Amino acid sequence: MLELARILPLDGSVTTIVPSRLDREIDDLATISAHPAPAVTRVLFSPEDLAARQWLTGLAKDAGFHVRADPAGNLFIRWEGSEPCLPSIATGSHIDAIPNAGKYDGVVGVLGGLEAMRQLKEAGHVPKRSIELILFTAEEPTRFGIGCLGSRLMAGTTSPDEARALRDAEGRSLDELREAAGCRGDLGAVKLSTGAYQAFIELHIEQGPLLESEEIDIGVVEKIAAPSAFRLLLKGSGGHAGAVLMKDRCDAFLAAAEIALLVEKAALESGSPDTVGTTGLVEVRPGAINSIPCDVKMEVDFRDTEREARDKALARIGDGTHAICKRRGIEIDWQVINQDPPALCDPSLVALVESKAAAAGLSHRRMISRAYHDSLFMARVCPVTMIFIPCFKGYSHRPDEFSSPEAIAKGVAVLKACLEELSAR
Ligand code: HGY
Ligand code: MN
Ligand code: MN
Repeated sequence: MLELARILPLDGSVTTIVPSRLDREIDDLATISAHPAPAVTRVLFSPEDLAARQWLTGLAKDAGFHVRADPAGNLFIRWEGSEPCLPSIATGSHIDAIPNAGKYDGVVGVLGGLEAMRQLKEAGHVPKRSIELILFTAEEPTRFGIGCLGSRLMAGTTSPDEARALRDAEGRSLDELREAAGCRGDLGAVKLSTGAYQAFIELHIEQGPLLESEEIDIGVVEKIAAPSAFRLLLKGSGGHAGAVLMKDRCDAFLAAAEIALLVEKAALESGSPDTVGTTGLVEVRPGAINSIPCDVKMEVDFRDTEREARDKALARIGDGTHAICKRRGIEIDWQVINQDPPALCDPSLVALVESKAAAAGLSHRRMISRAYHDSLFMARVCPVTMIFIPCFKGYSHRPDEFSSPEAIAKGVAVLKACLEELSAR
């Protein structure tokens, strides 16, 4: 029984909008979560992630598409074209979600991509080039501390050995978790050759306020910002909170606090308005109120659209961090998690998205993606661009993340038109 969404306009008349197939599927997927609605939590290879993958596989097979997984758990939902030897056209995104996230980040690109393929099939389109919808493994860094693990392995920017060395918070390895998830085969087989795809277009919510504030339907991404992340392990001397005088302390948390403020200062004073720095994770040991923090693990996310501005600010943080730790008598282990260049999108794909948006009578503008996406790494395999749609106040990575059915439908329509044209060439 379809639950009918009722919108009561100001004049009191009742307008009943029947949720689309896609709206319902977005709502259904959101229920597969480790946390209750409206939050969504779906960490790589968690029971929720495996259940969501199985659910999606069922949808894809019901639509008559073929589904396969690579050894890293990237899923490929394939619509075979009449000339299957030609490089395919690809779209896709992710369905893993950080703790306490929303239900649209990544999901719009996966379910919206499936919807675009189904609509083309139902309209009788016969693709010359095959079309593949890719569900990327671990776009979010939650499980192993690094984002885009699946697309990094596909692009070869992370080697199988580097991936095998990763451990989650419980000390489990990628091999252990992927095998438990039924992903067989050597990780070396994940890497794609350059040109494996003719093009890759990712549909995604903007995760920023620009499109909504300018009342623009479609964002066409020209560049994806340069993300970096590092982990600091700080070791002090600990001790009794009552017995050790302040002058005798080496408090690891206070060093971390100074460093976190330095991260903020370096971002604010970088000279670039696009530099952003976040200390998103801090663990304090032993974690007792009457024990001076002895060991701190902190993880910092630091980005800019320009690599040079980012790296200059990072160097300032590095120098300052070592000075803080020297002054406070703290041992430090600085571990780079990732330090990636930005990606430029393909101008001909950017122009194609613009032309399809215009043909659909939709307003559109070129823009930069401040969030990273699997497109950042697919850009090393083939030409890419992204289609952004507005989201409520730019909110993302929070339960009140929202994009309207109308906005999503516009994004799907543009993606569908692009897939139709590209798969016919
Ligand atoms: O953090 C990011 O930019 C992405 O949403 N995972
Ligand atoms: Mn995200
Ligand atoms: Mn995302």
